[in-house]
Amino acid sequence: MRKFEEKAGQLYGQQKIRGFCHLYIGQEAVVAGTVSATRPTDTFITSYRDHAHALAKGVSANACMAELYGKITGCSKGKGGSMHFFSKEHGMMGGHGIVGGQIPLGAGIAFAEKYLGTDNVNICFMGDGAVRQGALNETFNMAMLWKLPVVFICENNGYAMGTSVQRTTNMIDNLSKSV
Ligand SMILES: Cc1ncc(C[n+]2csc(CCOP(=O)(O)OP(=O)(O)O)c2C)c(N)n1
Ligand SMILES: [Mg+2]
Repeated sequence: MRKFEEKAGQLYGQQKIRGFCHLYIGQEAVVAGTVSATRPTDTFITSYRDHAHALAKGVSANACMAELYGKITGCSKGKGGSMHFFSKEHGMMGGHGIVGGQIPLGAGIAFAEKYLGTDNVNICFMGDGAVRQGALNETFNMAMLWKLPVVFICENNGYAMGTSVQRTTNMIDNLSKSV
């Protein structure tokens, strides 16, 4: 994951990769720990900072790099780019650019798993910035009410992009305790 991100950063600097390119350097342990504690049939869904999640689910580095280059051989056929890595086959359910957009989708995937009678779990990653998205409250309530097989993981890196947690929330303690 680190090697991929370092290379992606270098290529982005050289303008070989177009559009956005959000790196995961420093956060790899979250995904590494999660993938070792879950099964291949469990699914991942996350925000736009998604390269490591796809790699961890087994999407090849070639398919990920091709996606950054916008090539047809990319994991989203070159149509998604950095923020939209998908591979249903590997249980990688995206790559989402709307902050918090993946939260109800993760619960929806979990609902489907329960409805279909599998014992698969959806792992729904989000940044600290997404915790202040309204969809989170509604989703948490439904997930608990229906006992959905979904695990929400908040990747609190202290910043919602460039804005510090201190400037965007009144309850810093609550951020880690409630998620
Ligand atoms: C609904 C919505 N509002 C605003 C934005 C603009 N935006 C892009 S990234 C970002 C901050 C997200 O921070 P966080 O979830 O902590 O993710 P991080 O970049 O720290 O991984 C914002 C507000 C967006 N993409 N979607
Ligand atoms: Mg953040």
